[in-house]
Amino acid sequence: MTQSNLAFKNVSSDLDIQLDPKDAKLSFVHIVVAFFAFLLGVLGGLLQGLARGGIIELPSWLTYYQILTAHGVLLALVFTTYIIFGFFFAGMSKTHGAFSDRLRKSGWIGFILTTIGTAMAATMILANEASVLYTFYAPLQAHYIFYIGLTLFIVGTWISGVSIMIHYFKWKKQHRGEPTPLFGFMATATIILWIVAGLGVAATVLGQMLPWALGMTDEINVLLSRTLFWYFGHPLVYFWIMPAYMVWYLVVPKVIGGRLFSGSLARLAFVLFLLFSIPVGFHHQLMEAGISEFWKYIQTVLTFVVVVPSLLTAFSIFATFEQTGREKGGKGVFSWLKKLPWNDVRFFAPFMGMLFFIPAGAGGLINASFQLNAVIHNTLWVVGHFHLTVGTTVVLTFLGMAFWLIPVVTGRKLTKSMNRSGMVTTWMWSIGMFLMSGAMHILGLFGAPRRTGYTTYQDAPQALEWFQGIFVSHTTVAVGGTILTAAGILMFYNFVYLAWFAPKGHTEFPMTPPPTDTPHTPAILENWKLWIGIAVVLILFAYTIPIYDMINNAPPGSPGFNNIIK
Ligand code: HAS
Ligand code: CU
Repeated sequence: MTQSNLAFKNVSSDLDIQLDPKDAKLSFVHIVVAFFAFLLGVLGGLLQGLARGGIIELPSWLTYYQILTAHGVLLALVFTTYIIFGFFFAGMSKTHGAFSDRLRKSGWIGFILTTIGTAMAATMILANEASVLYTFYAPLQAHYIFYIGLTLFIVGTWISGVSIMIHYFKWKKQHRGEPTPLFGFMATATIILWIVAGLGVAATVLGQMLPWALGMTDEINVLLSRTLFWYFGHPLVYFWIMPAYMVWYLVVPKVIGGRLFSGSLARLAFVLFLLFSIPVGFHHQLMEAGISEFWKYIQTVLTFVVVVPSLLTAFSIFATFEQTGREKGGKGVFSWLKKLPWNDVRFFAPFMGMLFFIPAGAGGLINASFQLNAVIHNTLWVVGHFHLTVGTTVVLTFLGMAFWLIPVVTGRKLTKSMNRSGMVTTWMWSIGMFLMSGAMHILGLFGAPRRTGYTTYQDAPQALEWFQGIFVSHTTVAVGGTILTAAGILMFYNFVYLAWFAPKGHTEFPMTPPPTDTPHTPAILENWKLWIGIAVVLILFAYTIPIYDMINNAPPGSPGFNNIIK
């Protein structure tokens, strides 16, 4: 045995710990909420696609913007957050040992608070008192209960997040001098990002929106609230993608029978995400007046820096694939690809997510380029972009994960027929999204706006064209959306089967063994104080002067608009 293999054996011994049943239960309740939100969100998407394309007319008691808000909130915020925490609780228990009773209890408290918050916000959306879309931009104003719900949601996730972090740091303390398990390292980076980013949304919700919705203030500084929102909103998209990357780095290598290419590179990517995901929110506000071009420029440069860790990820994962394919006897430039397990949904679903992320990421670079942003901003292109990124890359990765995570936490078997059903779901999701997102991108280039219900703009010729193309019209969007809904319903069936009906038995929790370079991981990568310190400096640099300006030279405030969209 070589030296590095010996060292690797020492580090890996902790991986044999079984998942504690109490931790499995905490993970499971998160997954259950996630999939109910998923089903409702997907059904909302269908109605919206059909209504927007002029194919159906909504009844008078249901508005387009109400459904749009429910769809965005349920899928982008609720589904993602719950499945991420379900994954984190299970993965931490697997890689760092069972949670202590105290920490598990605080995990439950976090879950309950988050769920109360979700229920409050959802009730207000259903009552048409919060049709403010998932970005809840001022001056659209929601009922104050919606904002209280949002606050509880965020605070609940912080409590859960801190429980996970304490579990990680306890391990670190007990194993001084050893590199921490990659799972905990990556989960901790994601949670720190989430907490620091959440400060922005907490500031605008508690400091601006709640007093305004309660009538304590008449007007709101819209520019400031949007800026605080995007201070949170961009890291939010990394809060979604980082756990998906964790599946790619830690789960997929094991599923394909290989090993992660490099642990140090993976850690470096996550540190870079922590440093550069936050001071970049202005790339969502490039077309906005009131922010000087200098600060937009600075944040655009930082945006291009935060692309680097995604490129490192692309390299790492591709290298893992090639290494594994060749170890299994694959030859030639690309024929090793044949050695990958194409019929295994645990690999295939995340793989399709990766494939979609190539054009999705390229679209992101286009968005971040100032002049090109002027072409696509506020058009359907952006909606196409985020249905590829979060709606395909992240969702397909999480759906693929569900096929092993659910049976692991319920003590059941991933059966062959479920695997087949998962393959069908993945294909349907991919085809539906290809049609829908493709059409959205092109419609956006033709000028079709986002955030609008069905309209032909008084039969303006340009607007009528958006309804006429065979592959690029609102009809294509609706057709893609219908296929997606069918995929979503099938996925819900998969979830119900795996959660309650699959035969009892053992399912593997696929976790890659520590990469061979683990003993040589540079210690500095574990220096959290340093990284948090640099992240704070970058945030202060990118935001202090613009925010100071927004407050001191505030634009006229705006009253709330809360009934124009009813
Ligand atoms: Fe974005 C708007 C820029 C990534 C989500 N984005 C949005 C919105 C959402 C969103 C939700 O600069 C809309 C918000 C709203 O409602 O207004 N985005 C970027 C950039 C990136 C990016 C530069 N976005 C994401 C991710 C998201 C997401 C990730 C969710 C998960 N985005 C923007 C901008 C806007 C925007 C502007 C505002 C637009 C406007 O005007 O409103 C980058 O991080 C992307 C980097 C990624 C890559 C791809 C790397 C490829 C990989 C796959 C490897 C494949 C393998 C398989 C290994 C460069 C990692 C290979 C195997 C084979 C066999 C081939
Ligand atoms: Cu962004």
